[in-house]
Amino acid sequence: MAQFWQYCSKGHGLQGTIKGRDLFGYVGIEAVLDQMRRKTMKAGFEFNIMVVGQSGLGKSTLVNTLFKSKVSRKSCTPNYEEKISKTVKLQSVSHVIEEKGVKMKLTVIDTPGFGDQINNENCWEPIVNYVNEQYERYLKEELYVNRKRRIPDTRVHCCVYFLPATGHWLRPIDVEFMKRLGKIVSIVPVIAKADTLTMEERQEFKQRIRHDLKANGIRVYPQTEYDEDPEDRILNDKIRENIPFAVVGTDKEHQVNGNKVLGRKTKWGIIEVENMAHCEFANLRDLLIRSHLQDLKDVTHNIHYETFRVRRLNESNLTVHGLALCPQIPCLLSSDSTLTVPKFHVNCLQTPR
Ligand SMILES: Nc1nc2c(ncn2[C@@H]2O[C@H](COP(=O)(O)OP(=O)(O)OP(=O)(O)O)[C@@H](O)[C@H]2O)c(=O)[nH]1
Ligand SMILES: [Mg+2]
Repeated sequence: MAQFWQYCSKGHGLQGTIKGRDLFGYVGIEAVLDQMRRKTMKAGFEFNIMVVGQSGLGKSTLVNTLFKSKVSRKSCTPNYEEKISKTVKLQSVSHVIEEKGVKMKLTVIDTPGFGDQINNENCWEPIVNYVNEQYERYLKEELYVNRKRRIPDTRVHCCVYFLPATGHWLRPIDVEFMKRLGKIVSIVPVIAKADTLTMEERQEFKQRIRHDLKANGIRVYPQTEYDEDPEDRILNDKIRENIPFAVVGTDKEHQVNGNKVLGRKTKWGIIEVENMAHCEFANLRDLLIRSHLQDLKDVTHNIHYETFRVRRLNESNLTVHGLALCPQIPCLLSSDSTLTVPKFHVNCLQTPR
């Protein structure tokens, strides 16, 4: 040992190293970013969008536009051509998009449009039920003793709500629908078939809609109260000033200046769907898939799902049929073999990370 310290005091080896800047000056926490990046790249993302609105507003067309637009063009089968007909049931379309080694499973849930029935009362029920069923499914998975390391996430991360380009005001049916949906999911309203409005009409209509949304207490994404910092606020304010996006959809490609573009051909020209001077489809796509994807997922998990989870578990005498709960939580096994979680233990059921 004495020999060792003699060696160190002469400036050799360990002592020199410990006193040096290499070890204490550089801790290396930044490496955590690389680790997170690698892990995320391996695991990939799941992102689920739902389209909702009156029948014939172009929901299914917009789903196709999204999958054919630049964001996913690489991942689509080249001759992917599908005739769009009236949507009669809830159906999801998924594509795995891969960019620079990062994979994302993008699922769009297409819903049948409402407004065809004479009585449209409660037309929001199938949609609201679907959203809640996905939360319920996730909750059940969370409650298993041997839960999966990664719970399949079918929860709706964003609902794109289609408004008809009437140029007037929000219709009572849209107010009612969005009021209900806004409480359980992040809504992004859009003006459908915006090619039917002039630029001035679009701006006036947008202003009226924003006014109506506020007046009716409808909460649309991104909500001011979830802005994380001033930087976030500036970015989100720009989006809020621009909402609802005026979109145009198509699944047809045309030649413009030698390039293939997605567009709607009319007698007087081509409306290019991805051209920001023509419509705001690109703004919508960028918000959903580029700039706010993780935030939408966080809001879904931390706000909407959390509200559902607490409500669901707090329901008096919650009974979880056929489920085994975490051993730390004392459950009451009743005579009919159903499990009851005592109310005060409800908040200790945490989501695995
Ligand atoms: N002018 C115009 N027409 C559009 C646009 N998007 C779709 N359409 C047309 O509108 C019609 C209905 O489109 P769909 O995509 O089937 O509408 P939907 O909302 O899915 O209808 P449902 O399935 O009944 O709810 C089709 O003829 C489309 O070509 C658009 O942006 N502008
Ligand atoms: Mg449809």
